[in-house]
Amino acid sequence: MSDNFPVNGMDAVVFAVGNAKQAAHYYSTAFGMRLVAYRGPETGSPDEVAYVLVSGSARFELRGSVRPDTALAKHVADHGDGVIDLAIEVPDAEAAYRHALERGATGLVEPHVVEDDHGKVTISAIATYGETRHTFVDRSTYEGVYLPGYVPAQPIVDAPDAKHGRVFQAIDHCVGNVERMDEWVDFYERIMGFTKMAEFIGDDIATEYSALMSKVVADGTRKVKFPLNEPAEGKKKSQIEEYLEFYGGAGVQHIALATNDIVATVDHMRKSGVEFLATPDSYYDDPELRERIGTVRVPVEELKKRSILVDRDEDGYLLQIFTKPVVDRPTVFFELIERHGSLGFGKGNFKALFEAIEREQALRGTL
Ligand code: TYF
Ligand code: FE
Repeated sequence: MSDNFPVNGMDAVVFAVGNAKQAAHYYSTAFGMRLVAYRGPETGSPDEVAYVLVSGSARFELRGSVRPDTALAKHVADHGDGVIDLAIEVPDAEAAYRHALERGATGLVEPHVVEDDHGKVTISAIATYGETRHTFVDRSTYEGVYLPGYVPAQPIVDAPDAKHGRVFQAIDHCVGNVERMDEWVDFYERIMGFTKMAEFIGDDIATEYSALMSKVVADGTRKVKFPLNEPAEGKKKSQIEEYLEFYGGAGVQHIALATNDIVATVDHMRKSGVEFLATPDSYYDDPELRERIGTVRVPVEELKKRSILVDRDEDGYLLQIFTKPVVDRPTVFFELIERHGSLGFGKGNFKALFEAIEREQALRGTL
């Protein structure tokens, strides 16, 4: 199969935040990320600061405005803290851009080369849902710490726990909430040659309890996976509707972080003050669950203590858990996922998960 839109993987998740200095501290302490690069007024970037943090292959960039009336400040005023860019590393940022524009994408940044003493990077960008973009980055001829214009930075705190190593390893998937899912599924198929993965939430599940519909698109190698959610008429107000209202339109809903020790990850994050959705004891005490999941790496009692969910399919199993929103608005949250063969997204947990989300909505008075 020829891949007319090759990608190497996620390059970075870029957040616009109200206070990047404090956000960098949060992701360093609670998420165990390591600050590696910075740009700001001191380094020739008069209007913005940016902190670049890594954990394994995952990279976050946190941008904050230093002045009023910048596009970044307006984004934060409109949407709250949120994701402005799902940047993708590609072997050819010029070809990716041309291909996307020929197929109807909106160009935001023409392909151009940026360089410094460490080499050259080619960058381009297109628009996706809401005010979100995809920057395409070819960094194959670059050896610097992130991008030209950024200087190396020292970690903000000591590494969290030498015994367990990193808190997480990689970005597993990035989810968008949109008004019309099929339009954006079509966008990723047409513009980027992505294909639909098997797992989806159809209107059958939607009317029963989820109040959303969802389909997943991925690149040919499945390194980049983008589930897309649309609100559905359910018994209650859709959590996706709530997001769209509070975010002010379509945007990134959650980032799933891959870990190879979800128990250690949750323990570290919870100890650092991150809140997770609670799962009722009945989920674990259900004999049907024990039958469905068989034997997994972690005893069910240990999962239960932490509200970690488990799902199994024909390829294997996965462990997953969801944080509460990590920003002031009921918008952006994180998922932690430990995969053992399963390529799914936790279909067997949708009911328990959506009920947990609805309990939070009820507390907010938005259900
Ligand atoms: O990414 C997914 O598909 C899973 C399930 O609002 C999910 O994490 C789907 C929709 C949603 C929360 C989680
Ligand atoms: Fe997810």
